[in-house]
Amino acid sequence: MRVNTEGGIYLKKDVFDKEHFKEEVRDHVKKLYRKTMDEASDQEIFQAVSYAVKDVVINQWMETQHAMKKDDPKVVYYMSMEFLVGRALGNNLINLTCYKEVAEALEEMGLDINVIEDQEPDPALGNGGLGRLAACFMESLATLGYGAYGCGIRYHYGMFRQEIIDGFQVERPDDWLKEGYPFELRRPEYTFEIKFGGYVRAENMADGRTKFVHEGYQAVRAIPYDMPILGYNNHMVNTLIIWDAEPMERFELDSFDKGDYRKAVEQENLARNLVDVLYPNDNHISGKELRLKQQYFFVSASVQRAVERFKKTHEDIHDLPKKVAFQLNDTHPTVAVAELMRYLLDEEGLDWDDAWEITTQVCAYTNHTIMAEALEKWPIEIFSRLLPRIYQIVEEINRRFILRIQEKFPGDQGKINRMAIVQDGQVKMAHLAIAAGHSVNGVARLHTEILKNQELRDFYEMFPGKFNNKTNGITQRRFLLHGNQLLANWVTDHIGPEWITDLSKIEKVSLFVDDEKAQHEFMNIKYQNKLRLAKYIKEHNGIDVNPRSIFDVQVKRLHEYKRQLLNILHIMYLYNDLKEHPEREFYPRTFIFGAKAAAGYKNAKLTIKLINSVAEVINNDKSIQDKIKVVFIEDYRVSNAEWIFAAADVSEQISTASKEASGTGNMKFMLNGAVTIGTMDGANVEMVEEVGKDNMFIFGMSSDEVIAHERNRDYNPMQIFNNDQDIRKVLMQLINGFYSPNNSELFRDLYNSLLNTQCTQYADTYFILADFHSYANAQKAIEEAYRDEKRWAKMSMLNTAHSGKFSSDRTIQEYVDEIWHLDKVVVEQENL
Ligand code: NBG
Repeated sequence: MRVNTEGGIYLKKDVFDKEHFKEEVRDHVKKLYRKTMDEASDQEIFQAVSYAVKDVVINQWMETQHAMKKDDPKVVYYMSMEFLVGRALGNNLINLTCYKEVAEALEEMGLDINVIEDQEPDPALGNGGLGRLAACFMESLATLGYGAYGCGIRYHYGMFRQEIIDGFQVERPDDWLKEGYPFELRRPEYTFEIKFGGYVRAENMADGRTKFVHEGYQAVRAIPYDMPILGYNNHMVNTLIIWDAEPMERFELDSFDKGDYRKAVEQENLARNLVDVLYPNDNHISGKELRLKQQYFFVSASVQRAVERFKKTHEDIHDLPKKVAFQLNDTHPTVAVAELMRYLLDEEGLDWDDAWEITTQVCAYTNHTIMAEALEKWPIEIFSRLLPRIYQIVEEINRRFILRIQEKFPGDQGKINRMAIVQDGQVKMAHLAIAAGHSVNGVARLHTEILKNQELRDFYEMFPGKFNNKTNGITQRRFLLHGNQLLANWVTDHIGPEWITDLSKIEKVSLFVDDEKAQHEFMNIKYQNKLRLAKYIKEHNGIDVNPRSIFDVQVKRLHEYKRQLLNILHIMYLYNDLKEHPEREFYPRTFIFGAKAAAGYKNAKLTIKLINSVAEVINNDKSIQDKIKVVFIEDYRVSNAEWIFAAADVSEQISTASKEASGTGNMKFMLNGAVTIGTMDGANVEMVEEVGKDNMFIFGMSSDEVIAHERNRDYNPMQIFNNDQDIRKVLMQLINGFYSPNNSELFRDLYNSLLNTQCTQYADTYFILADFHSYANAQKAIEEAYRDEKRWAKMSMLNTAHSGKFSSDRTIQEYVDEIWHLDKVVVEQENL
């Protein structure tokens, strides 16, 4: 093996040694599989290439560790139940700045890098936006040079793989670890014991203090696997720690339980089930006991690892907030607050006030939703039975918190009822997170305002200084540099490469928006990307789509508030119109959907079936001459998302105003030059501000209007139905078998969700009918704009040019400056 001198085996002073890389790939194929290149399968070659890349990564990882030891910077632990990291190989090559070189090397070996990348499973350790945001944040932290640990769970089965059978979603297990995953490292030396159940015994100590002893519990071992998170071109490699569960060894059982066979088996089962699956709910909480166990499991392990890492090099535990920040990604890891208190009280022997002071300085909380069904509450019965000591601590936090409320708002019992942490037989996790964190942030300006003025108003009145906004962002390295290489190269050719690490620089693209040659090139790249997607659709769906048609795309989780139903009802309306007026001019459109629905979410799953049923009818109707095509892309996930964003002309961001906290797909489309049709919701509001209302198609009610209707209960969809024959016709088609000839009742529940005549004020909770015409008009305006090629090219380019704000680099810098106060790390290339 050639000895590397500067920072990596193939990257000598950042110059890639192609021949040596090829040698390494061959060598890994041989060592791993006892095969030659000719004998190896694509999967085996993927593994070998990944191990060759990992060799380089490991060196930089060690360099980073050295730098961290030397500089002792403050670091953040980003605690999240979900990290939707997506495939690592391509992204690692991009961030090592040797993607092209590796592609060439592989080509010289007769291999196609796309085929090799395609062998990697998408580690889908997340549901949707919340998990993907965590992954983008990790990448930005490394790129900006901040020390960070992601803390999560090594689910053995990630987000289910979606198959569409007869138009219905079928969930298949995602066995992503089955071939072995090259980009992880098992670290058994950092194992911790996690305890569940049992009881707490109070012991009086000689010094008058009380010691709390936890007994009769079940325990599992938490074993960390480290995944490298590479910064872009800076030799920084941070760590995503995902915890796996294993049973205790028999001899490790409490002496009291030795020989207790039943207990041993129970503990084994506990470990086996604990990290089996990711709950497939987005913006919805299942409230299952196992979920609380998962939360405490990874949080307890992460808190222990963080504190012990700190203690290795620091004497005084009071200095913890100077070196460590915990960010709680939604309420899911909020039990960290009580776990840190437990550690400080029971293991470090601190008194309550000191422990509380440290805990509040360390912890900060991000809220990601106002959807009521996503706000976590645990029945006291479950919580106290599972986590007896933690529950005692939560009760004490609650007792003291209520005293503070009384102090601040004397005599206001309503406030106490609304704000208490333990109330109505439940433990309210958001209240705990706000009471204990020094910072509470929303994820887009509108969302933060709604939190302050509506959802969390009482808390805002009590702690105005804690509330702040951090508008979400995305990493341009994955969603442009990797996902859309044609456009990335074009941008770099025109304005230089600075945008890769400073997206605000992409503004300079606006210098070219009136240049016809540039317009032509820009739109031709879009066309190439549409061809690539059309080919994917042909291969996966068997549908021919016209790459010259408008690609109108809605990809995201399926949820009623996101209103895929509005989109498909509008397509049904267009189809009716086209049938009635065949002479009317109509610019061909391809409507593309991609979405997973939570396995137990009936209306969401029915909407998928409706989309596929409508597709079936329209795509096969020769009379409309392919003017409309409807495509549902199976198993929407990070890897195919990159291609979809690159190919979109129109981005559908049509949630009921006030419901989408931010959205991040909206930003990925914008970066790739798609034009948005959207409501004034989430981050759309800030996107309009950046790109101007002439370059976005805004429609529908405002969040204030929606909130007013909700409050006054004065919205009556039946009235719209009665007075509008277009809408009536479309809705009747849901129940007259037009799209379901074998079962006219199939879509009854969707019809009812819009028009339940028994109790009008509860129908159409998401204001679909109210926004219908305004949406249809915006769609018409899009068609007109698209016909004017120059106008559209300019709009598209302006969207890319004004997406600079929406980089996760910007978001992370704000978290660093205003919440975490981290120090930068500079990784020097060392001789390892
Ligand atoms: C989601 C919101 C999105 C937001 C992401 C990331 C949850 C609970 N919330 O609007 O619905 O973009 O979080 O902040 O999944």
